[in-house]
Amino acid sequence: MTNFFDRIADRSAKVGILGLGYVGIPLALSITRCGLPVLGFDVAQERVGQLQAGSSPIRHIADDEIARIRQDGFEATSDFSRASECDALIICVPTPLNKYREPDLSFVEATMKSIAPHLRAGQLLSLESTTWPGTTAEVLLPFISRAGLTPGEDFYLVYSPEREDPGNANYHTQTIPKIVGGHTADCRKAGEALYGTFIDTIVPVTSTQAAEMVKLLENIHRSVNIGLINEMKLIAESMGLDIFEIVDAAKTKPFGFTAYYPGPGVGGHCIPIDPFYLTWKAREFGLHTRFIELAGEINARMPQYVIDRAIEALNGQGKALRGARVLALGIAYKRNVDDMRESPSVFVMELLRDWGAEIAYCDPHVPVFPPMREHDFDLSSVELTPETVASYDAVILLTDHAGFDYEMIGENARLIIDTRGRFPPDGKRVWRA
Ligand code: SAJ
Repeated sequence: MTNFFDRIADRSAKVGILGLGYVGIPLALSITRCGLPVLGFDVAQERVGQLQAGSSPIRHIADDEIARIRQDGFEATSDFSRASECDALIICVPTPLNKYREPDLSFVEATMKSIAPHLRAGQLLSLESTTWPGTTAEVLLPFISRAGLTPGEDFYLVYSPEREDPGNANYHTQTIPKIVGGHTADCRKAGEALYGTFIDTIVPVTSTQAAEMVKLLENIHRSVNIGLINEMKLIAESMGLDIFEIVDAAKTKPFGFTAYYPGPGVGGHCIPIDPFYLTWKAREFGLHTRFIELAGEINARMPQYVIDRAIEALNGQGKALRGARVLALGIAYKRNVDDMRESPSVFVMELLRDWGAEIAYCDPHVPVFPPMREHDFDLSSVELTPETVASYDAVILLTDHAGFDYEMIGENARLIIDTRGRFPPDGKRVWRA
């Protein structure tokens, strides 16, 4: 099957990208840029239409970047039968949790069902979605086998975890090292050839399962360390210590310490979700991931801790949370992004509403509270002026966007509940949470 390598080398190989979101679109940009023709697939007709019209469906990628790759031959379609046109197919669809907090591979399986009739000899298929170790071999391979194809003989099967970090100013697709694991050694070599055309550093590992595990380790590492620092925050607060001072001092140690900071909880499409992909699979081996689950529990409890501190702080001013006018600052899941997925700020807002507070929010990245599957607020971002800040009984800093005027807020707010260590605590007007 040398023709795959030849077609990669002479840039005649067509690359199909299945799932045109925050992972698929940057891939399309990078692969087109290195001269390989790209055909993007998505089930969302509106998204396909936007891309075909040369506009970007995701905020951190500008329209003119899409217009440029359209001129360079990028095409978007929802006709999955065209998968047969592609020499390589890369799956970048969501892998969320279901309502029982178990892995939901329905998007991956639906994609495989759509392309299976159109797979052919000589193709490479790579899964990038974060998932449990074994997914490529146990979920994807049966579709390929049923199509009469055998990875390592007439087909290449690869797992290569996405490492996109939307909005990261320091790293982008080309400069983020890429893990590649193959169902066989030849599969891995084909994956290295494909990804090596547009990514500077390829990191081969011995199997698809190893590659799947690498990604989970990366994000479980974060979840567990955030859980640790959130627990350390509770201990430090009880002792009257400023956890942010403690972390900043600890990180002066030039080795053996990585700084993580406490917050109101853990949001995003990765960190709250990925650990439970391993938890679920580990049970099959009779193992309980207690440490991982405990970190998740600590992180999930942080919104309630914020409420407890808000009640204490308002009480200190002779006020109840019920009926208090409260302004939430920052509702995206992390600073300087507009993404709301699993945002802990929303959980805090819901608890505030449950306690009878009057809620408003300000987030320069989220002008209007977006429709969300499980959350509903009919709110728009309020303008931050000295008058508006002073009009609230409490201001709660939840996501510390760079765009906030912290000096003005510090001068005008009647009460600040600070979950991000931006204001020096005094236990009267400024409380840490
Ligand atoms: N958070 C804390 N304290 C911290 C770090 C994060 O409370 O010290 C919170 C954030 O506020 C946010 C959540 O955790 O609510 C997740 O933050 P994150 O910095 O981990 O950002 P994510 O969710 O965008 O994670 C992604 C991951 N990238 C991929 O999976 C490809 C992760 O591996 C990256 O390390 C991370 O981006 C990053 O470094 O930006």
